Amino acid sequence: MGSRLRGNDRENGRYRNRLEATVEKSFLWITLICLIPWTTPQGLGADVATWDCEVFPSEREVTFDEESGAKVTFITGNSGDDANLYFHQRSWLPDGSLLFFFRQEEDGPRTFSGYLEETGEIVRIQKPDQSLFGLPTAARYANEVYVAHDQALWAWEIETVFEPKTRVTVTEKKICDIPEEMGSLSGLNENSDGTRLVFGGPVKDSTGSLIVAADKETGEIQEVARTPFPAGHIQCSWDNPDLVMFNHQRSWKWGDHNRFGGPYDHRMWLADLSDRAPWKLYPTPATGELTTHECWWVDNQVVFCSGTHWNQETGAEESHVKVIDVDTGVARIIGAGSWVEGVSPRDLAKRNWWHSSGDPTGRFVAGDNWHGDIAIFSAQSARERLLVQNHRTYGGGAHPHMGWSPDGKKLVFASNRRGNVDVCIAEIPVDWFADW
Ligand SMILES: [Ca+2]
Repeated sequence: MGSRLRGNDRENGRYRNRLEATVEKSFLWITLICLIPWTTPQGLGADVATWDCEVFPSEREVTFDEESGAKVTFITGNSGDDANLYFHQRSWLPDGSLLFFFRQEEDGPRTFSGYLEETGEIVRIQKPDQSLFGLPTAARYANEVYVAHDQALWAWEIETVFEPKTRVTVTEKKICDIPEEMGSLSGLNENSDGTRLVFGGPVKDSTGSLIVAADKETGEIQEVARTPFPAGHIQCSWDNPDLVMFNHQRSWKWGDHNRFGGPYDHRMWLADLSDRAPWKLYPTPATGELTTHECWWVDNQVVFCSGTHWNQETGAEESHVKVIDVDTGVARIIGAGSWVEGVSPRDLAKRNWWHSSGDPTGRFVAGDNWHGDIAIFSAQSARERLLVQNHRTYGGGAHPHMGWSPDGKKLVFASNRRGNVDVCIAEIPVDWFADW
């Protein structure tokens, strides 16, 4: 129960950083090169700031999974609880050169950081005086990442050179202000053609949420949806530039289930930029059904975790990885969960799935479970293979929250194996592509 609540807190959590303590002791601090007034052609007043990032030595350690043989690289080796980006956010720059994550520095702040594939070096991306919030996400097409700070959204362009020594430069451009009525940020995503950022948050002094789309060039904001309930997990379709999915956030009593009845009868919603009111995706029957952790996938499909069996007293539950075609409304199981009455929740959780995300090439879908296992399901054969196992202890620790690299060959996930949370990259074994 507790771990679930922690997981949910992370989803909604603000990554506010405690930077003051370490500013004094850092001698290689970020150099603010310039801060010049800048105005878009459309007249949006903004500043462009450019800074060099502090670069830390590589901490990476290459291991291999005991069962699958998959290469697993621990990219952090410190004692703090590091964290990869949430599973439906984009962790890598489009060219794969840098992976974003949050690094818990030793006795210091939690900072928005990057891992350089080329050298293994770790880069503190953010400036020392910044307090980011919401969920950053890398861009789809440009070497940029989108972040929120100071009640505004920003694009950070990343430029890296390795000679004569590694130098990573961030150039910041303001996208838009966050509407005043939005109390906080509960989602940030880029649409499929890279023209807009979609974000949302609770409306102040209400129980509802507002979801909007901002034009990346002009900063102009359009309303996507206004909901009477808290909306979260805001994500843009990978195919339709106007289509957005979000969920109905409920206060968690026992997961995202409807088993206790009440008004929460549906999790996944869709909305677009037309006048159409938000509509339901995969309505949950009134008898209750687990429906959770949805993520867009290729061909206007959504993967999610869902099951119809549970034991309210023990907490045991069934959870398949399902795929739903948004255009036809047809859902199917791609990664089977399991249900046997009387099996302990711990044992049953070994064969059921809690987060799911599909690879950008459409070959595979990944599912994680409460034991820190990650299974890979083939879109072609529905064949299941266990990529990594035991990166979490049932009952506690960070969930893997795996996310895919742009080329669909690697996954980033959180591991608790070393007694604290580290960020890992697992590579799909080459022969799995030949026989998927
Ligand atoms: Ca760590």
